[in-house]
Amino acid sequence: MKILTIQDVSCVGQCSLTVALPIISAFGIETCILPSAVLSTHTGGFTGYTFRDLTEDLPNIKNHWKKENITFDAFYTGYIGSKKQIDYIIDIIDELPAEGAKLIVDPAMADYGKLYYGFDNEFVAEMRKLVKKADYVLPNVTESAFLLDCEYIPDHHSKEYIEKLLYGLYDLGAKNVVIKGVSFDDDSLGVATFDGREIKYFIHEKIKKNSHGTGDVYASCFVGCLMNGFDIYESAKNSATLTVKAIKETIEDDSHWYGVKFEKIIPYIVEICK
Ligand code: PXL
Repeated sequence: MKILTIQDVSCVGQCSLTVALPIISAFGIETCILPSAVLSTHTGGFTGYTFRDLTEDLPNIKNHWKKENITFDAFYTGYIGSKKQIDYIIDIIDELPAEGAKLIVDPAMADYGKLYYGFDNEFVAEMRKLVKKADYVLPNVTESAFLLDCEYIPDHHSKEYIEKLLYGLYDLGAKNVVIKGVSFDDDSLGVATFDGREIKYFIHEKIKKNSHGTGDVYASCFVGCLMNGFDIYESAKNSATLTVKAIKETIEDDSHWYGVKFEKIIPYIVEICK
């Protein structure tokens, strides 16, 4: 079994491919990569970073893989380098699937009510095209609100609000939905899952520190769990537990503000797969 993950290389910063490749590999899954861009660092807190857009490499890479008869059992998309890449990525998913291949989309483009630097509403519209095709979509509450063009509520969510987002994303075309960052009160945080039949919540303690890259740790663990045969709820729950562990490993170290020490959770991942 092998998967393809498409997201950027942030050379320093512990996010995207530098997180996905080791984590999914630790789950015992061959992880092929397609970098959407190469940045010196991620864009969340560093200034003056470099950005090499690899958009025009995507079709050439796909054509080579096609010639080599390379196919993938799953595709996992994260941070995408440009709007134009979405159509190229759709071509890759349409042309290189193994039988029964799954598409997992993390629409990594926004948090805390705001789009990341460099993204706009036209990008959101393109991202909807990918979400429509997704077997699993893994947005946070901000991304859900942008995708559905509806009100963003930062916390103290009602079940009504979260369920509106779950149904909205399902109606958009995603077959399974996992919303991250659900918070009903000051002390807890969690995820909500919907497989088209049943809504479930996994709520855990809230760690009162904002951390970069936790969405990527979460999504990579989710992909690893799913490909190991866990169902949507178990995958969502295990991934939340692992992400909280990674945050706890980091929280005391103020110099480590740019990411989380996901390396420390690798032994737990290996244990889960036994
Ligand atoms: O973790 C999401 C992410 C991925 N890639 C880049 C980013 C961010 C979040 O800021 O800047 C380049």
